[in-house]
Amino acid sequence: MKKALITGVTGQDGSYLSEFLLNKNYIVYGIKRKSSSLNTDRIDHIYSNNKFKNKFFLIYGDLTDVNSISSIISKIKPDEIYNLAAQSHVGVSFELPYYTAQVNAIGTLNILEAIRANELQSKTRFYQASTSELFGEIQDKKQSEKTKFYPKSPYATSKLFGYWITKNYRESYNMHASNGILFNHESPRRGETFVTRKITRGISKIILGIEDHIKLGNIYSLRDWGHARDYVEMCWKIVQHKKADDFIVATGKQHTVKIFIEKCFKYLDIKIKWSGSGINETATIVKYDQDRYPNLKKNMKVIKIDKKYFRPNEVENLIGDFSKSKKTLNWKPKTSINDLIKEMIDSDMSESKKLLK
Ligand code: NAP
Ligand code: G4F
Repeated sequence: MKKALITGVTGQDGSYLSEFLLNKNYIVYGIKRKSSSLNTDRIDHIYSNNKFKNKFFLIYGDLTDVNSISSIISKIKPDEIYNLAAQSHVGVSFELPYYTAQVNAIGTLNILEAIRANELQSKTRFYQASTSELFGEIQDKKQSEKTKFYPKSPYATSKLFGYWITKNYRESYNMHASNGILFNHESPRRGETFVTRKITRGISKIILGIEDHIKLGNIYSLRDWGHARDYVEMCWKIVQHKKADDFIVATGKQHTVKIFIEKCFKYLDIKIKWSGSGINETATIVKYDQDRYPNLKKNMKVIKIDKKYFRPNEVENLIGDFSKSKKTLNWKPKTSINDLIKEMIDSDMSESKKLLK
């Protein structure tokens, strides 16, 4: 049985990857960090599943604490390490640049050095969660493995180090160390402050009368959104590939945040109308079924713009070219954006209903 170590196991991708690997009969060790309140919501169902008894283990550790990382790696001697842990919020990285660099850049180096210090470089394969944010100010219409990087945030800059140090250890020490350059991927388990989840959760609360509007920043940026469940399969494929390499993981389709909002309301059969511009732009409810949505009111302003959510530097336009992944690893995304939205809204509707009980 193969042993996998996942950093960031309590995050969105960590939870999907744990399920994926356990279903492939791996023994999975997850590193969770100490927090003052429970941070295992996304993996509690795995931990309590009898099917995975004695196959799923959680260990305290922190990427910024090289001793904890090295001693975990030395004890487990994993066949595969998936480095998913990060301060992953681009907006927050402008407020916490040093911390973001410590976790995302030095944290990645801490793992690579721990592999070497424990002389596991020929046994342990390493996966680094790289990101489309590396492309930032885009240099190609569609971004591929050959597109030049131009990071535009402390987050992206810290991930640039993670990308290059992974490549550097592959070339310097012949390690099986790969980068997945993943474009945005979402799910019902997405953190509540990322834009898609903020929207699906916010709309559910508006429908149930818990809140009356959502405040957003730049609704004109374009993103290539896929489903996290599809993307973790590709992370595993990258690690299984005979040769360590770097791969784009994307859908090849892009939408603005504004279109994402429209699609959410369309799925719910609610008609909205946009008016105003810039900071004064709003979306108003114009048509809906009163019996189905008793808490809604006509002309309710459900989307407002707040300058608080604008970033000092914005990545306006991302769309990935995943042809290398398709050709080399026979991977392609399975979930359409409409199906993703349906899954997220349905899940947030039932989560928000629990708040009313
Ligand atoms: P996420 O939900 O924010 O999860 C991040 C995980 O990292 C959480 O488990 C978090 O623990 C953990 N973590 C944070 N700081 C840590 C530290 N100092 N030591 C140990 N663990 C720490 O992120 P995600 O969406 O699953 O993304 C997974 C990875 O892929 C991240 O590296 C992200 O940057 C990258 N990525 C994500 C996307 C995307 O669209 N989702 C796209 C490209 C790349 P807590 O639960 O305690 O906070
Ligand atoms: O959902 P977001 O915060 O994701 P962002 O910045 O694209 O980063 C995510 O994807 C990256 C991959 O490209 C990952 F590496 C990273 O870890 C993270 O998972 O924002 C998406 C867009 C941005 O243009 C942002 O300015 O939505 C815009 N936006 C508009 N209003 C907002 C909001 N973003 C957030 N989080 N909150 C808002 O109120």
